[in-house]
Amino acid sequence: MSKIVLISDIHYHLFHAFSTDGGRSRLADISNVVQQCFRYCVANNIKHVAILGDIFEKRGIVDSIVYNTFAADLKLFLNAGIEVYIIPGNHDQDLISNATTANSLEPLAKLSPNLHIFSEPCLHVLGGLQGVRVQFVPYIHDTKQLQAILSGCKASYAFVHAGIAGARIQDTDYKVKEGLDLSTVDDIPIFSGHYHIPQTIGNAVYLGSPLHHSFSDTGQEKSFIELDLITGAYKRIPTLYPKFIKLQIDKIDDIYNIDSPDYYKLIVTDKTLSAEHFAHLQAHTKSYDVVYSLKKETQLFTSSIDSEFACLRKFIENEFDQGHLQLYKEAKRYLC
Ligand SMILES: [Mn+2]
Repeated sequence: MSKIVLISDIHYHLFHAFSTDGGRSRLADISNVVQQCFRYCVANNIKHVAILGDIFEKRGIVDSIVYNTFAADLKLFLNAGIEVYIIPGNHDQDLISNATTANSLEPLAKLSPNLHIFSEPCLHVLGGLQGVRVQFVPYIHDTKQLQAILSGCKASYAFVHAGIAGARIQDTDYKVKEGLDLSTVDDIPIFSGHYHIPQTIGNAVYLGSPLHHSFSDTGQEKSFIELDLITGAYKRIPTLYPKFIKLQIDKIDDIYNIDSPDYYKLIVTDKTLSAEHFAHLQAHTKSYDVVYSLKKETQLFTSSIDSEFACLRKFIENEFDQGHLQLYKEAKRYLC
């Protein structure tokens, strides 16, 4: 009973990329992952779940189908007697005021006595877990304010949605310099939402998003976390979701090696795909996009197959003052 499941950066949304039904299929991908989390809690008799911000993707306005999907998933946990703790992330907050209290989660607050929405920083003793005090902090624009809350807060843990200095935000070695300086706050375990790459910085753990949302997630393994609040031990529980996979195809028949229900971006440097290649992709991926690149190294210019030549022509016309028709003809000849 001392366990809690942590999940963050779910970003419920009607993402249009790779969806032919106005984003509903992508919304279903997201909901599926949350339902995996729910089934894990039930199977392991876990009675506490914390969602560490960015429940929604869109700030300010949330589509009703998106809102209802989240509410239905949330009710799964609440109806099973699971206590749910939520802190709003920056995506859940009002865009204009940056106020922590104006967020899209407030209307859900009265849904159940099991639901705790922390629109303001709050030191909370978790029910049934005597002595386990968690400092919940929603996204706060002002880092100094966050720093003050996490200094001398007398909590066992901090659950936050924050930018932390030293975090990686893209798949390079670059680390952000701005954000919370961990050396200035209490030396307690911090679990955070916000940045989507799962990672650890000192005593802070970024959960990361629980599924791939775009090609910026390519190559990352996503999960939610199970934390033992008494011992402090935690483990990542991998999730299942369609992956965003980027592949460069230098030999055209390598297309036939592709076989998984994922979203593919194929950068084709060899020659154009045949009808058979397309048929294979149709049957052996969840969805795909093909980009033809004229140069292997620099990708001088690219075009999507959907509007291949229209895009290419527009690009060339916009980018080159003179001789663009000749360049377009050469490019078209190369692509064909
Ligand atoms: Mn996020």
